[in-house]
Amino acid sequence: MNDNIVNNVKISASLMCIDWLNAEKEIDILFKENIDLLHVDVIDGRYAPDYTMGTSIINCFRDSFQRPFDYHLMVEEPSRIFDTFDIRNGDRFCIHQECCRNLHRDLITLRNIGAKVGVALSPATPINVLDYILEDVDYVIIMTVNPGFKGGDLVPQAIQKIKDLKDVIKERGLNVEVSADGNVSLANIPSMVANGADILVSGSSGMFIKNQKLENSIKYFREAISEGLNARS
Ligand code: S6P
Ligand code: MG
Repeated sequence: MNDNIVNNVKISASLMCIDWLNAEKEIDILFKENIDLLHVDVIDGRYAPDYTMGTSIINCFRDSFQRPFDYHLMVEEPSRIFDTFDIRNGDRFCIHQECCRNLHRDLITLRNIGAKVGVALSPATPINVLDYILEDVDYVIIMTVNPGFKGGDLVPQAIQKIKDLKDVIKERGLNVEVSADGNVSLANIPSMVANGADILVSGSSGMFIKNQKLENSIKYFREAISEGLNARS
């Protein structure tokens, strides 16, 4: 049985953190190990530093990982490039609140293309920017590092932010998932989960670890999730 279904916390493996020299093999392991989602970071070098990958690279993996893609665009005015993506049934597509001049319109466009829609918030952005949009999203990514690079430092107050957002979602009776993205390490997973994270983005801190078998990393990652679930009140 899929452990993630048992745990009810989804794992979204970060494509930018895989071992690119063994990309096909790693993607295959992720699929066989029942990883729920493939997290695809697109960075434009403007909203966030560095550049990652465009669709000509991303689409190479489309048929190797036959589960939903979890697109995360750290891109100014992302609607300029929506139509370059091969969005399939069940895919998730997340844009930053800070990047959109008309967030609501952009979310509707994405929903009409067939994606589950998400909004990402960088560490300094308060959750109340979502007050009048929360019912229109399927999930929110709380950035637990500053967007841009792998291996970033945790912004500790982001853990409280996960909890605060989760409380608002519960109070309003909404069906919105909360995803934690950045420095999702074995040390941080239990508190992220205990505070309400429904999805964890696994990157270089918690899953793609040099000289450690990926299968083992996945096992330890799941054990840390269980620890967090046990700590939920
Ligand atoms: C960062 C990006 C993330 C990273 C991932 C890195 O801007 O949005 O999705 O790929 O979180 O993980 P880690 O464990 O290296 O911080
Ligand atoms: Mg990301």
